[in-house]
Amino acid sequence: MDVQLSQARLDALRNAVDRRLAELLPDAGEAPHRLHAAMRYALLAPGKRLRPILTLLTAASFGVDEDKALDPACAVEMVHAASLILDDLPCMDDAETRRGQPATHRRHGQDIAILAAVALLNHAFAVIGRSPDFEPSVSVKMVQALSSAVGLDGLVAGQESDLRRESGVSFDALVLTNRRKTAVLFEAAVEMGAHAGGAGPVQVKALRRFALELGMAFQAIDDLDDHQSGEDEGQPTLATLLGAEGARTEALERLDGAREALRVGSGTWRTLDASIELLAERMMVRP
Ligand code: GRG
Repeated sequence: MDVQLSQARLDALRNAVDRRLAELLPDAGEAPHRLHAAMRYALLAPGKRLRPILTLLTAASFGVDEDKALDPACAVEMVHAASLILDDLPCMDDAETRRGQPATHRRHGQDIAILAAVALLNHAFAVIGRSPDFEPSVSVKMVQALSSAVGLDGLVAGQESDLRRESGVSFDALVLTNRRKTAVLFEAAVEMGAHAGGAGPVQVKALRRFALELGMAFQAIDDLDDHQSGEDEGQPTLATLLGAEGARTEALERLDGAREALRVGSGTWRTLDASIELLAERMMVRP
């Protein structure tokens, strides 16, 4: 892939992801209709597709065709969409809207929303498992990366600590929560792209560190955004703990950390390096 990565190129990748996501889901006209409609509603709503784009860019940096890496990339987005449905439920964040439309439970009811989240989560692993493009040993590595991002050291654990919303949370505790609720999925996305390209353990480790730093920068930017729009009152976030300037500094330092992690590639990951600035711009834009 060309080092001259541009926003237009990222748009083309996002469009490719959107097209494949639509193909990978059952048609809303097929039974069970309500479930399929809710899955499509949540998954196909306009999102930035940052995580699947990272899978595609990482795979491309190993010379893997975009088409080949699309299914694992879409699997990451399915897990992300499932987490957003669950996060929005009244018993969690109780959100009214998501991606510019009523939250899934508000449009389809809580019962169907929960089922749609479980179905999307499950479908993600089915999509990886049935892809004919990868050796079973590679698919297993991808499944391991994605499932560990969901579980006890991932999204579920991060959400549990986020729900507690204790006052007086330490910086270290907040960093752990942010890693689990946000950065782990970035790490899994990049690791899956690396496995698609046949990366070895040293490369996987460096690329995971790149993704961790990028994910943490993303959360710092998200916290800053919520702070500036007054949506974080009473919540422990980087911006309420460190102030707006502190959260901004944290984001910039994390972006530097992402660049630093790529040095292991001795110049072969220039496209990923070029993506940092462009993705940072996207992170600040709500789709
Ligand atoms: C079982 C998958 C599963 C999850 C259960 C509910 C839960 C545990 C986790 C929720 C974690 C969560 C919602 C973290 C927030 C991450 C975040 C900042 C999301 C926003 O991401 P963007 O801005 O959204 O990339 P778009 O809409 O652009 O995709």
